[in-house]
Amino acid sequence: MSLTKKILIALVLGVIVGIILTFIPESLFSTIDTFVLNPVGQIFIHLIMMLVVPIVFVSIVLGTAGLGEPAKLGKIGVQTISFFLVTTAVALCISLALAFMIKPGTEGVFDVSMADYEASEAPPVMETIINIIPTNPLSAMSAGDMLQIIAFAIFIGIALAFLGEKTKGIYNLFEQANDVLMFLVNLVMKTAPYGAFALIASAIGGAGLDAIGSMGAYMGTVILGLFVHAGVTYSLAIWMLGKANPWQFYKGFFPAMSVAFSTASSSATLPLSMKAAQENLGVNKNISSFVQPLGATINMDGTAIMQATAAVFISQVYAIPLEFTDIILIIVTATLASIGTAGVPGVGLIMLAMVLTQVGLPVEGIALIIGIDRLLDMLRTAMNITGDAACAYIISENEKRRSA
Ligand code: DAS
Repeated sequence: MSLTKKILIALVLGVIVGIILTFIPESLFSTIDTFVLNPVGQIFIHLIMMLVVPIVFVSIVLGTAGLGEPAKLGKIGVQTISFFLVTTAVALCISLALAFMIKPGTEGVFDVSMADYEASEAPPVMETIINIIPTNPLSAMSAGDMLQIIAFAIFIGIALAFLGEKTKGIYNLFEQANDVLMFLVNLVMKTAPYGAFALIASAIGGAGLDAIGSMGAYMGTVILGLFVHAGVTYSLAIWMLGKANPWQFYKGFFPAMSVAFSTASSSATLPLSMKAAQENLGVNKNISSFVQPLGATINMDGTAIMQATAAVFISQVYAIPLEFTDIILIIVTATLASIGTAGVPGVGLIMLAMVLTQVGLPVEGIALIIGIDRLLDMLRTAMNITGDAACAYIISENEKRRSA
C-alpha cells in the first residue's frame, strides 16, 4: 500500500478516534494525550524538523548554483516573488469577500467578557527585511532563522555558479549531502501514518465538538476560502500559466499536502514537498530547490486567508465597523505578516495579532478562535505549501517548453 493511502487511512482513523475522545472525561483525555498521542505526534514532527535546516541550506545552494547564470536566477526569482505576491493578494480578496458575505461574527453568541490574549511583539517590517542578511550564518542555522539561512545559501549558490569547475568538488559534496538527506526523508516518512493519526486525534480531542460547533460559521468561512483559492486561483494559474492539468498536479502533490495537514508545519513538510514536486510532478530539481524552500518561508496564502477572515470575524463580534482603509490595511499587513514568519505550527495566529493591532481591532479577540485554530492550521498549512509547489510547477513547465 502506498504511503499516501496509509496516511489517508491514518487520518480517517484519527478523526474517528478524536471524535470518540471528545466524549470521555477531560482528565482521561489529557492522560491519553500526554502519554500517547502527544509523544507520538511530537516525535514525528521532531524527526522531520531535524532535517529541515540542512535540507533548506543544501537545496537552496544546489538550486541557485544549478540555475547557472545570475540572469536566469534573476528571472526565476522575479517570477517566483511575483507569483507569491499576486496569489496572496487574491487569497486575501477571496477571504474578505466571503467574510463580508457570510458574516460569521454575527452567527451565534460569543462571550467576550473573559476574552484575553497576550500578543507577542511582531518585529517592525524594515527590521525584518534588514535581518534577512545574516551577520553570523552559523548562528542563523542554529537558531533556525529560515530567511537568513536562505539568504546565505543563495550567496553560496551564486559563488558556486560563478566559480564553476574550480569548485566542482564542493558542488558534488552538496549533491551527495542532498542524497543523504533525501534518504533520511524516505526513512522518516515511514513513521508518517503514526504521526498523522496521533496529531489529528489530539487536535480534535483537544478542541472538543462544542468549540467546533460554536465556531462553525468562522471555520466554515475559512475552509470555504481555502477551497475556493485552491480550486480556482491555483487551478486557473496551473491551467493558464503553466498550460498543465490541475488535476494531475493535485494528484501528484497530495502526499505532501497530507503531511502538511498532519504536521501543520510548512517547514517540516518541505523535504516531502520537494520530493513530491520533483518525483511526482517532474518539477526541475533546481527550480524546486530554489522556489519551494523560499515559499515555505515567505509565501503563506492559507495563513493570509485565516488572518483576513479572523479580522473581519472579530470586527463583527465586537461590532466594530471596518472602513475601506481598514480593508487595505488588512491586505497589506496580512501579506507582510506571511513574509516574516517561518512555517511552524501556530505561527499564523501569532502574526494575526500584528494584523489586528494595525487595524485597531481588539487583539484579545484571538482568544475566541484559539481553541479550534490547530484544526484550521492543519488545513491552511496544506494550502501554504500547495501555492509554493504550484509556483515551482508553472515555472518548471514553462522552462521545459522554452528549452524544448
Ligand atoms: N503552520 C503554519 C505553516 O507551517 C501556517 C500558520 O500557522 O498559519 O505554514
